[in-house]
Amino acid sequence: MRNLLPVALVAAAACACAAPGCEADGALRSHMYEKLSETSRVEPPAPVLPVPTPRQLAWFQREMIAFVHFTVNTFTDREWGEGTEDPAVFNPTALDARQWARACRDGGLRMIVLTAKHHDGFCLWPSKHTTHSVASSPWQGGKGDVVKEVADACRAEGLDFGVYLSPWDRHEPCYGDSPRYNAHYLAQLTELLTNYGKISEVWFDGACGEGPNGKKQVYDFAAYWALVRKLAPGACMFSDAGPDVRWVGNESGYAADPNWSTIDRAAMGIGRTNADQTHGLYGGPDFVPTEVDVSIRPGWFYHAAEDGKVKSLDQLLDIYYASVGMNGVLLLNIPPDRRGLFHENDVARLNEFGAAIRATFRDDLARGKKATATNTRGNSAAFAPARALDGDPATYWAADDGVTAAALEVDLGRPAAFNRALFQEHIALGQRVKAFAFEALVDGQWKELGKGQTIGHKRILRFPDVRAARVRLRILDARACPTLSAVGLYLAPPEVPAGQGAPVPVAPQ
Ligand code: FUL
Repeated sequence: MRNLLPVALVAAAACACAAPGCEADGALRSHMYEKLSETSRVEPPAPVLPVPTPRQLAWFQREMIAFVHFTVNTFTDREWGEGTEDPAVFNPTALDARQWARACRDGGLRMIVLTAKHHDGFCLWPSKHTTHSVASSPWQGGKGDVVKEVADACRAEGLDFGVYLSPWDRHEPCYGDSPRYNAHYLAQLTELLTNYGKISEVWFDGACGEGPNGKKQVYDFAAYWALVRKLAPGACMFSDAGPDVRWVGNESGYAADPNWSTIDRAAMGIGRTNADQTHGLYGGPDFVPTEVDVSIRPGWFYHAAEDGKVKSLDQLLDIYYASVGMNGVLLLNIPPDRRGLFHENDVARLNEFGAAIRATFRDDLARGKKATATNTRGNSAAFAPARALDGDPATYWAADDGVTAAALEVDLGRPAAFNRALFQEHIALGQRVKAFAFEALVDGQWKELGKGQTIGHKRILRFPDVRAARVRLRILDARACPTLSAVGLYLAPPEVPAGQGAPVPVAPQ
């Protein structure tokens, strides 16, 4: 509800980038040249602007992130607190952030973004700038710090850590006195960005209301963002329209086709969503890919009444293919219960989900197989179709400048069964593919198994089991000469549910 809000209430990654300005530019070029067949030196394609930053590439590589909503609402059974809650209600009996982090890791999630403060204003850390926090709660005798526990647990389990600090604060008395509240917000942000080690994402919700003075708060997002860049330069910032990653336009767990990672930020802005929210804007001036936020339960916060409503494995798999498999990153919310634990049902589902994804993508049947293409950049080994099948994300097949339609064919040597196809563009040089079709040679005829508009960081197609020895990806149109860093074929085993295969919303071309 971040942008529709509350009128009613009113009230670096290891960068494999050859783009100019990229830190790894020089390193990558020499690495590629070493692999060349000695004689020819063919230049990589010029980047198609805008290209991702190293921090955006690192964010893409996580693919799945956990969102954790936890505050007084957990104890009052609400979704939005009023700001008048007694901090004494916050009293988890067995809080164990290591249990959260382990469950996330087993589910394949690579970071936790924690609601350090939700709209009710209660702070999960002992902020010096308010008494409305864990310091006023009976939990750990007022000496506890949930932010620290989660940050430490993430580090111990090998996850990254990020924070959600709601600008909308229904408790803070100076909310509505815009300059004072902005200073207060910056002070709280500083605490979070300086006391808890590396912060890899900061999540900004645009919800906005009136303060006790009857005035609507005006947020100074420019100052908030500048502070994050200064104190946490590696952190990706989320809001409706970036600066680094954007809202996908729904909270149901899907991105749509096309899904361009480019938008025109000036035409969007926080609270000003438009048609580009979901589909992005072809040729847009800003690289701001989609983060797909959805809860594993109906609510963002824990409600005992929803213990039987944890999303099914089928639903989670549909969400995976419609987010990670649609050029997005999945932000999956798991709300701790009143004990301060992920509920057993959620843990079990995360386990099944992680196991299903791992079982599906364990063996790439195309890896190292023979590949040919209708066009290869400069006929150079450095950009040969085999580069898309070598498992190395830094290498890629590319076509010659001016070629915007080309096909890459894989010969498996003998027939094999598969039901998933995975494609990745070398997006460090910009997102290019506009239309594609994927086919298998079945009974001597090329049979279409799927088609779409965008590929981007990752596109995955699901289809019923097919047996074939040859497949081809036909790029029908592209913004500039296409690049592919991966073409993969997989067989999800029979025990992995097929999902309901909910059709992905498609915008007219
Ligand atoms: C929304 C908030 O209003 C919800 O409570 C939740 O935090 C969701 C992720 O963002 O805008």
